[in-house]
Amino acid sequence: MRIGITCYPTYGGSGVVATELGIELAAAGHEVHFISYSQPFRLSGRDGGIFYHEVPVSSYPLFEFPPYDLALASRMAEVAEFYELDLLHVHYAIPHSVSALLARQMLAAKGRRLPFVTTLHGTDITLVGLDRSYLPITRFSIQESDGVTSISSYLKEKTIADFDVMRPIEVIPNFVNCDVYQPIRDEAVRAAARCKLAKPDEAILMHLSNFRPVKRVVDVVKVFAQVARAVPAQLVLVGDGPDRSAAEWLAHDLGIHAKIHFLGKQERVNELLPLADLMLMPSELESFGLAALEAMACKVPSIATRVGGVPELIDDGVTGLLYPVGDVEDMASGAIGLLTDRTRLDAMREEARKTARTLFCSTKIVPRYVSYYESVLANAG
Ligand code: GMT
Repeated sequence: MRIGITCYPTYGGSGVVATELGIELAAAGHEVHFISYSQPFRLSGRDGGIFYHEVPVSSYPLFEFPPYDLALASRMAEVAEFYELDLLHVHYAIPHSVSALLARQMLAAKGRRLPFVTTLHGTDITLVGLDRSYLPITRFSIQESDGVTSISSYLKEKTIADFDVMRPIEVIPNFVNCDVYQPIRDEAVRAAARCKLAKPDEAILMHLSNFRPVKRVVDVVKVFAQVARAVPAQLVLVGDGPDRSAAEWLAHDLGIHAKIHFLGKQERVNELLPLADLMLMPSELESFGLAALEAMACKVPSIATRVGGVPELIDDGVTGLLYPVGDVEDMASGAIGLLTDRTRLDAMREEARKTARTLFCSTKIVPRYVSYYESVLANAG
């Protein structure tokens, strides 16, 4: 198949899923064309069967807001025509789904068919899409898509409830490549890599996100402060974003900054995650929680919040521990309990990897997208 993929190319879960999907589809022999305003950040260097088309957005003194959605629609239609795409797959409804709808109409006027699939990821439904200025157009573009998928059952139900969407929505959970994301099996190699971040007797706690308020990075620091009082530990924060400075201030105020590593945005998180003992994901909301899945594949269980689609990923007490949002005390004692009970932690580490492999491995999930594309192509007019 020739598939066009549009996503936000910046640091965020939907862009990561779209990019990894494109890489997996290309590896399976499909031709994949990314269409976006810049190259998705995880795409560099892995390009067999993958093409990238930049969307130029011209400015003009009259435009206070250059219309990216129109430029995107034009480019989608061009790329679809020039490269004979079979379908478009857009990730994050706003505005990608609306642009795809326009591109489909532009090609229909030329007698060409361009069905499109919209994948709902999270804040396109739970936050931004609910804004009155976006809700009617978001609902319309979801309703008009040739196929709609959602990354968790939670998000599907939320879309039906809040957007009154009548059309079927297929749940296809997020996935991880279990060969790229895997534990370091040689203990000596793992110990040598951990040396750069912690002393041999220290635990490593990790957090990976775009540091938006919804991630509650300040809670990460608060939880760590309590853990570090009870067990020797270091905290590694991967990513960057609006709440980084608040987290840095708190680390200094609490006098624990020497034990916290702010690594900023990292491309090869698969090399960092296996170094951790625990992942901290105290988010206000997660429709899925991709960072926790990537950690699980590396044998790292999470201390997380019981929100959104997280319970569909993490089995509380088996592959991680779940708590109410903001319950810093209990998250810290849960982490301390695991770090001081190696047998329990090791059992959880095994279960985490097993769940990632059996339920969320790319080898299991990506074929579901391919079958879904086939059904959309069979049904689209
Ligand atoms: O929160 C983010 O990291 C960004 C956001 C996005 O759409 O880029 O992430 C959402 O999609 C991810 C991939 O499907 C999910 O793993 C996240 O749970 C979801 N974020 C929220 O629901 C807040």
